[in-house]
Amino acid sequence: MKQSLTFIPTLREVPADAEIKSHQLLLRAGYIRQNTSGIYSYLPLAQKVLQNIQGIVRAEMNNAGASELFMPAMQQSELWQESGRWYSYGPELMRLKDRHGREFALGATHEEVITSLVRDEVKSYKRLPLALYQIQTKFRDEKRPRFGILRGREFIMKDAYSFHSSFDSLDEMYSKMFRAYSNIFERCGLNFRAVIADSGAMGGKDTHEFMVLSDVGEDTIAYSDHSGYAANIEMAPVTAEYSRQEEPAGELEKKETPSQRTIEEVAGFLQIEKEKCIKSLLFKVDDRFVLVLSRGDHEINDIKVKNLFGARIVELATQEETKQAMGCAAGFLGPIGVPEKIEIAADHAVRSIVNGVCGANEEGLHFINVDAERDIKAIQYADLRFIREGDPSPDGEGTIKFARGIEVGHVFKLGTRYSVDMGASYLDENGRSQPMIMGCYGIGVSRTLAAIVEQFHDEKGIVWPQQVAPFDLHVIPANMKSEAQTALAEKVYQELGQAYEILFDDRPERAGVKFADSDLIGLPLRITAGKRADEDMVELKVRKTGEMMDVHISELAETVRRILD
Ligand code: 9G3
Repeated sequence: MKQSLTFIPTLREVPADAEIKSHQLLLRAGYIRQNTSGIYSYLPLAQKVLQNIQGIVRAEMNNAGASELFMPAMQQSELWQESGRWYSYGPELMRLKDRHGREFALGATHEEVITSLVRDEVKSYKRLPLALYQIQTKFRDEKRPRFGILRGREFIMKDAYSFHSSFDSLDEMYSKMFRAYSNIFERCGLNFRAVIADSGAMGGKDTHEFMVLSDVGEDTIAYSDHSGYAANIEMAPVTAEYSRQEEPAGELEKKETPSQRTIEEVAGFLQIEKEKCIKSLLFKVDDRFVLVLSRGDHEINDIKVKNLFGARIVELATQEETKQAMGCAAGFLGPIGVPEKIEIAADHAVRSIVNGVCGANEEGLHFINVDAERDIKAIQYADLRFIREGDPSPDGEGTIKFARGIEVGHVFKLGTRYSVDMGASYLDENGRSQPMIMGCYGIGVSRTLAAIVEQFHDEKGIVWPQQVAPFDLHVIPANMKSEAQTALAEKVYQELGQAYEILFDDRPERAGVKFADSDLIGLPLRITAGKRADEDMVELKVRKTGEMMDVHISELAETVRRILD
């Protein structure tokens, strides 16, 4: 491709509102342009990378036995009403009306559509298992789109769905997809981890997220320093044991703690360590209030609270709700003397507290000498805290460390969550009607492109892994006015053009500009026809290592093959 013909608007300066490297570089190197918040155009170079990533995804999906189809982005609201998600999703689900006033969702995902498609066509167990996938633009009206195409409101997803007549069959497909995902991210050159995740609103039990390790990742991964264990911090179980503090339990007593609200303030004021404080937060769990306790130095994990109660909504009560339900403001809440209707749940660590401190449910007052076993009634203990670095790894091997990750894939065992609601059933071998058992498997294709740039760049620009690079070679005549250089460059272009994808920089720009753009765009190999063109010598530059070498054109094909293959 001649560069003067294509569309690669490189920028010198770093766009102000681009905070992370991938966002900055994709803008500067002319790969993307923002249309409006969270909505981007993929320019020719990005389109080529997307095609390459999708090629890898398709190869692995097909190899896993899935068939590619293409579903509509406009989804009639009736389908989402059948699954109930028309009501459970808020402003994130883009909705629109057609000319007849009928309501539609813009596809944020396709469980409803695929389930309605399969239920109408598949009636017998003989037609299962069935695995289908598509690669399509998804619409999710994110509250805070940011980081360029890492978190956009329109993005490209590969979403696959599988249908089974047994959980064994689902497990088999899940393993196939798990391996396919590992292959995909390996072939993209990424450093990733498959982490145990929380299935969230999707229901079902097993689920894994594929995380690309990166400091700009929004997710925190808890991983063992001694084994392959890795989990999203949201659901990483805490297996730490706590022993009851060996000391004589003092008499429960109220203490004046004027305007001492936070754990730090109370611990400082009463000269007591945080491990002896009981943090009490009032949560709204679906339609009821629950007082949740943790040790003062731990953080309550709201996902674990949600899973404990099997709730759909878990959020902190507002100040007014707290005052109304507990009779005092947050900061003085405690598990002693709690109104009947309010349930109490505590993390295991609270149980071993002796001579501890908690709010007295009265403004300006705290209890001291709290003995959890003795003083806290009607309480259920569970694993409700976030795991911390240094905690024992749940698999019993080593201790936990944290890393940040970008979620690029997510696989779920859905079970019958959609097939029951939407009547997707089949007749089993005994002629009995059974709900289909489903799995679903997503990859953020456009997010993967950005994640690759996050992992593969240097101070000069992008450094594409060869498997996904938009072109294999960048051929550059240093000076377009030199007959020798342009002729030699053309010769390289013709000769290597059969075996490789070549971007030929035929722009009438200074050599320095061309080289800077070449480093920015990030193709794996640069071939320059420069000063030694009249000796039929070209200069090779390996983008990844910066290695330079002069090569005679007669050895060029062999040298390129050796470097690239
Ligand atoms: C929505 C909106 C946002 C959403 C969803 C639905 C996330 C939603 C979860 C999934 C599950 C799997 C198939 C491919 C793999 C992931 N955000 N999820 O369902 F309406 Cl606005 O998408 N779907």
